[in-house]
Amino acid sequence: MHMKTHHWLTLAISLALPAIGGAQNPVIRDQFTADPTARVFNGKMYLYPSHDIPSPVERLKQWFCMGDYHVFSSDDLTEWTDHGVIVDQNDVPWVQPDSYSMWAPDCVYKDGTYYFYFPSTPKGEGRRGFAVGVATSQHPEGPFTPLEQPIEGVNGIDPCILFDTEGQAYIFWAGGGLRMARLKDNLTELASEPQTVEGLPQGFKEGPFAFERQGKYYLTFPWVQDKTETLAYAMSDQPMGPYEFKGVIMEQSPTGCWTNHHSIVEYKGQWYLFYHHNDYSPEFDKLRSTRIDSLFFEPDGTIRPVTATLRGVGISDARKRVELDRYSRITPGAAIAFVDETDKFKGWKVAFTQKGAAVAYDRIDFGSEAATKVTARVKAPAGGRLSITLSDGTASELDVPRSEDWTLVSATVPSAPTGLKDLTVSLADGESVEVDWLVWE
Ligand code: FUB
Repeated sequence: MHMKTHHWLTLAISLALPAIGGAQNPVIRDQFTADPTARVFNGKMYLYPSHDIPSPVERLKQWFCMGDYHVFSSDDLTEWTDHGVIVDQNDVPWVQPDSYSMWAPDCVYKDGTYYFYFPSTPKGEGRRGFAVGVATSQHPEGPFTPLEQPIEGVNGIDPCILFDTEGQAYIFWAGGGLRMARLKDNLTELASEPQTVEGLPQGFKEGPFAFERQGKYYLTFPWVQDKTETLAYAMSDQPMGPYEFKGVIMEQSPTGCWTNHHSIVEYKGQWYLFYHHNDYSPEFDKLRSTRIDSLFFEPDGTIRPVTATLRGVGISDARKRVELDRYSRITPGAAIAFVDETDKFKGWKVAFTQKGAAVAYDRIDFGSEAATKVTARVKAPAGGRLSITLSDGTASELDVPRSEDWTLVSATVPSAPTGLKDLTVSLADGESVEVDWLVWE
């Protein structure tokens, strides 16, 4: 079966090739991470998400539940380091203990100090509203020291800090509309009365993210028109507007996650959209996971809509596991499923159920030393055969023995590939073969 004859179901491909590695969505695979704010500090990507957890308290069993923040960093958007907890709800003087409401944060740098902004529930019997506090550090990965009091005048959630081209800082947040104010030089007090961003169409809910590019200001935000949040944006020549609405950046989540929350950042010459879906928790959308896809601007500065992909960004290393289930394209007769429904962090597999079905995975780096062997983790109760084809047209056949359990099978790779290749795996024989991952050596 040739690639050209496939009817591909998903054609969502990221075109940028900036990083060597295997970034796939979701990018953090051992815990839930939501509301991902990405910031570049010292040439490295830092990720400051909220930390969703299954609620230990009855009142939040069906709601958002977050008690602390972790920060992650990466050089290549592929390998992420978890630097651990940087702020815990019970270490913040003004936060109601065990309120589990450490919602979407932001972090910025100024004059030798990193300022971490976070919303939470202030102390006080029966308090329900949110305030926004600041914690500071000399390092982007912390440790951060929380200030005694939240920022006076900011009542709401989802703080985002914008610096204009002169270095003046502004804070945007959600609280009875999309609110904004100038910040004083200390970045911890308001320098102007909060005001509402006017002129946006109805549908704003939360999660504003503002940034500047080539002298234009972009105000991006979750926006509901139908059932769940899309991501939309407006543009202005001034940081405080007036903003002109431009449209949708990302459509509603196909998995029905009600929220989406994002950040947009340039790294090594490529722009990225960080956002979240509920990949590891399809049945409960308050346990979310960070994803990344490439973002592009049109020549007039508007944003080209971004399609959510499983493949994500970056280049996968052939010598590390290539998770085929994070595919670029798939045909009928192949589908993905969790490897273990009782432990979803074990990830996904591809199940081939029809001869000829195929899954394509783009951008694998075979390096400069020829690979001579491919190994796959597979399962096939009645046995089968896989065809492993690279974009240079060469193919290997992998005989899969009868196996009720996962097993490793290997084959020689006659073409000895080097460099960058795309991969297609198809079912050459058999009726049911599952693939967890492939690796070359
Ligand atoms: O994570 C809790 C809330 O859900 C955030 O603050 C919102 O933006 C939404 O993502």
